[in-house]
Amino acid sequence: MAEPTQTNTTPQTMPTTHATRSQAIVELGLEQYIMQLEVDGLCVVPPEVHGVPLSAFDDMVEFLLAKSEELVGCEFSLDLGPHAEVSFGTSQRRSGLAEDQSKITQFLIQQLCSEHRMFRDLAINPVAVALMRHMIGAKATRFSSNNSFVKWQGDFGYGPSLGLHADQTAVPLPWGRTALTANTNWCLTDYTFEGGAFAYVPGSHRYASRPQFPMAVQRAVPVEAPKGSVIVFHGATWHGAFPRKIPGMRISIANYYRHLMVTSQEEYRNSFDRRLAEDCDDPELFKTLGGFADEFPYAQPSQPIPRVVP
Ligand SMILES: O=C(O)CCC(=O)C(=O)O
Ligand SMILES: [Fe+2]
Repeated sequence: MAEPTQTNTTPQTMPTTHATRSQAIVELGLEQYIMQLEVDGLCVVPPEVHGVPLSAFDDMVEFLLAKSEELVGCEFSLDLGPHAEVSFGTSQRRSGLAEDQSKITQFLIQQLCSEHRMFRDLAINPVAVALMRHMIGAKATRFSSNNSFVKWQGDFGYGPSLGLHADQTAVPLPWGRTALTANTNWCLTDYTFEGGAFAYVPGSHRYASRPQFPMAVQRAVPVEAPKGSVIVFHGATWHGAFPRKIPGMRISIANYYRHLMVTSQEEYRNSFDRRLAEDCDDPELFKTLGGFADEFPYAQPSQPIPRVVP
């Protein structure tokens, strides 16, 4: 592996395996964020560091409100949420959400990278990708899914558990320190406690286990952050969300990444339109993270077979 170029700026406490991944971290000035990820399992990166202009978030909100209207069938606005009563009208179980469908005040808009270039550019934002690669591994990081969480007022939210979970839950224990998945939640609206902020347990990634209750709820704190911030967290970090108790909407984009040995939530390799992959800020990076040229899984024999020499 390559030697770090600026060893003198690498904190003494960083393990060698991570120090070898730090060139992008150093170049982008992200040392304080990787220290926070190390300690808390989460950090919040502001717009002046990730470089996405606030106007881009306005465009995303506009797009997602229009998409919500198209999907749900009524107008949505940031001040009011849906302008009509809405219902899921299905008994399909949705993990982490209320059994009583009438208490659910959120849904996901999925497969965002197929929807618009601005979402593809967000998924390959250099700061987000550097932090993901720091936790998961520079060569092993892939996309897992790109979803918008669309929420409005509702006292229940995820219920008394706050929906606390670790994203890499499906991977068997024991977990090591390398993240098997890691996540970015881009705040498209302000995150406040009353407004349904992200909830997490600081340092919980170091338990390297799924949440333990009721301890997890007792230790959960809100991540309050202004619109335009990106919340970055390790796949072992216990997190969920507080209910939104005030009128209006909370909109986020969860760009979720995985180690290449972990199954993807969204299917990219066989389904993703390659012309769209070419239409973004860095097509090579998008194709790498999409795993388009990965060796596995193969769909036909991939290894050479010896033949009898005539
Ligand atoms: O904001 C939320 O409701 C939770 C987000 C979450 O669990 C995730 O992005 O993995
Ligand atoms: Fe999650």
